[in-house]
Amino acid sequence: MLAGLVLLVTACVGDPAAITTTSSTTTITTAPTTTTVAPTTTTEATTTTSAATTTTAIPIDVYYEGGQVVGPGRFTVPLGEEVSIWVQSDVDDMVHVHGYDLLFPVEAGTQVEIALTAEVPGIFEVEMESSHTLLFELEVTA
Ligand SMILES: [Cu+2]
Repeated sequence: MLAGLVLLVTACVGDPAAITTTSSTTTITTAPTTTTVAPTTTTEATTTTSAATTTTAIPIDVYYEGGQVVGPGRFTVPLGEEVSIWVQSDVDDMVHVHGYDLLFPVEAGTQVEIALTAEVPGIFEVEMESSHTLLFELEVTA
């Protein structure tokens, strides 16, 4: 057993491997390296935390673009509910909530919020005042 171990070790040490020295001449041509470092624009994550509203208003979203209304023709809300009407427009105008007689200016490219309490039952037109374009009908059900 001992002899075997010695043999094994001897076998490993024996026969020196021929060392082949490959001498290669590597000509490194260092070209002027132009490192263009792109300006790092650090876009900070903007977390828009909307303020917690105490009342949960029913949101109504309407878009007015190129003289066209994008959105359903009618929104139905229960009587007594808080309603948040969001109108985004590509023109300057006034948003008129008939019946409730609310008139809110909206600037082109912005969104206006019209908050109201649906306290009057009925069907009311909400329109772009100057162009008399019906945005939607607000139906308040009793
Ligand atoms: Cu009107």
